[in-house]
Amino acid sequence: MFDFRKSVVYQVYPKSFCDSDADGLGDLAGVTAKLDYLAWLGVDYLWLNPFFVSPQRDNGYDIADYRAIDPRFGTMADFQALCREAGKRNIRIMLDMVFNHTSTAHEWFQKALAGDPVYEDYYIWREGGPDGTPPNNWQSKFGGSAWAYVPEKGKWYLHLFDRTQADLNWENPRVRAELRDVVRFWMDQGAKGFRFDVVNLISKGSYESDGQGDGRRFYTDGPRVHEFLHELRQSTFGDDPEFVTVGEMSSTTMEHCYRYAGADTGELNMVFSFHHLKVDFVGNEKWVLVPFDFQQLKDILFSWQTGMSSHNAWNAVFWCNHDQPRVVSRFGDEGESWAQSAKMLGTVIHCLRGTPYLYQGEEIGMTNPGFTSLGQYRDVESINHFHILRDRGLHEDSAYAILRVHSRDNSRTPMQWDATGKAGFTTGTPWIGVTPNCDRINVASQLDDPDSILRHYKALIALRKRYDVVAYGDFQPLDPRHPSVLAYQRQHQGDTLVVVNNFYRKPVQWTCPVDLTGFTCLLSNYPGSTPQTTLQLPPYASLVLYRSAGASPRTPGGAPPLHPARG
Ligand code: TEU
Repeated sequence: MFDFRKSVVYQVYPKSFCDSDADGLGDLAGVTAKLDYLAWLGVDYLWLNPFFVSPQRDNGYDIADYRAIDPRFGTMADFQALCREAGKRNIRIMLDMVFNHTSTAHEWFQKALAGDPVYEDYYIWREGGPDGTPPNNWQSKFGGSAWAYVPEKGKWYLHLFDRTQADLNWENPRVRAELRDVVRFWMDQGAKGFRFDVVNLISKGSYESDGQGDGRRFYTDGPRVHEFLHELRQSTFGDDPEFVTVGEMSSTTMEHCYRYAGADTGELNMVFSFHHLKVDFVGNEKWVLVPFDFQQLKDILFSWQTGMSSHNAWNAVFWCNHDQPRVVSRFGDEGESWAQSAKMLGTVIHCLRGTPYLYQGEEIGMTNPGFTSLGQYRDVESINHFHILRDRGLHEDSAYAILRVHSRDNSRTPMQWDATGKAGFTTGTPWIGVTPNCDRINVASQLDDPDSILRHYKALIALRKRYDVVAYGDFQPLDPRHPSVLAYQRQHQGDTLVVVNNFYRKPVQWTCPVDLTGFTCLLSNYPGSTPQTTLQLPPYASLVLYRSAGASPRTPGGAPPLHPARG
């Protein structure tokens, strides 16, 4: 029977993936054109970021019509062709459902503005203070107050993101029925999975001012969120095992995730949480420059692995998405150890317990683009925060230095298909600049190179299919306090997997707490790696070691290597 736990999801950012009509924007036909590549890579699901009608103020997360495709991305026929062609290659399509808010250009909001009380109740309106202050001190995630004033109404509406993204009122049963119908609509068109955007913010608690923060504690994992998710699932995809659902959980807690993603809680299949991607923040503040905290990274990854596992709940595991900087620039090395570090980072994620998500370009080690002027940025969050940093008195150069590290545009540059000027993404003018290193870092040059990052990712994906221990094994950290090694063990029905990674450039000698006699090396990023209990780990070394239940600890054995472990 189909089991989503053997699957790998590939995230396509349609705007930057492949442009089939030379307008500088990627489109659905472009995704269809690349399906053979994705099938070759071995992925099972494609998650596509929103391509619905939208003013594109937040790159499609501001939806004006949930049922219509923005003509810039194509037509319904293009979508159906994509589903059909993907299906032939055993790839299923997951859509992004942005249900916390709509664009203010959505017909519902426009009717609300025009005074229709039915639609007014689709959104969240409050009176402000007598002195013209907003209803409370909550902050928008993109900077500034989370409330916008509408003079004709004399009221404020809530927008946790941009002021053109008005929060929906989930307390209203009509809103929930509308959104349920949207899910059903896309199921009928061929979607086989959904990613629900910031879905743990849909149930607002009390609208108090926050003495200690920006208000998130009043609306994060709110009072009715589990009930709402349960209701949504029961009235749509239910228990159909082919549907995969993932909730994007902003600032969530593990206790809530046991329920969101519990095997038998009837909510979602899995969750994205982001705590491991705040290890280069100061608290919740991302617009700062600090080195990442390796110990904290391990503590968070490991506690989520063991916590979710012991509660029979499932993780989505990932480094990259359209909101995150490129991982090789962030936790790896863009220089001499570029390939080794990119492979090591891929290995860390793909051997964890959970569903790996890989973001377009990660499989070839794409880097941050290194933009140097505001005119190169497109993201509303980056542009707002540049001004906020400047208003705080930061020098322009320092503000740019922060954007270069943290901007969401770092991941949104065009997919690098080949070494041509526009990276093979478009023959027109790309909507956002191409990273100059596309002449060196591209799919074409890695396809035939057996040592490439791309081949390493392909091998990682295949490991999950071939070895049950990768998909179903439990999780135990190994030597969790070591200052430079990230290692863990997975076990399933007597099979054992040991994954060892040197997270730094400095070579290290490491003694594995597990006796490695009888292990074989399934995959490594250095030639000649052999399992020895005391390992010499060169820069960013990564080894996937395996012993099958059948192999006695004293006899070398186990399954033959899947991909001649480059050693
Ligand atoms: O992101 C939610 C979210 O809170 C972040 O990851 C956000 O990018 C971060 O807080 C900024 O620092 C989701 C989408 O992934 C993102 O692209 C949208 O902009 C956002 O929701 C609003 O729909």
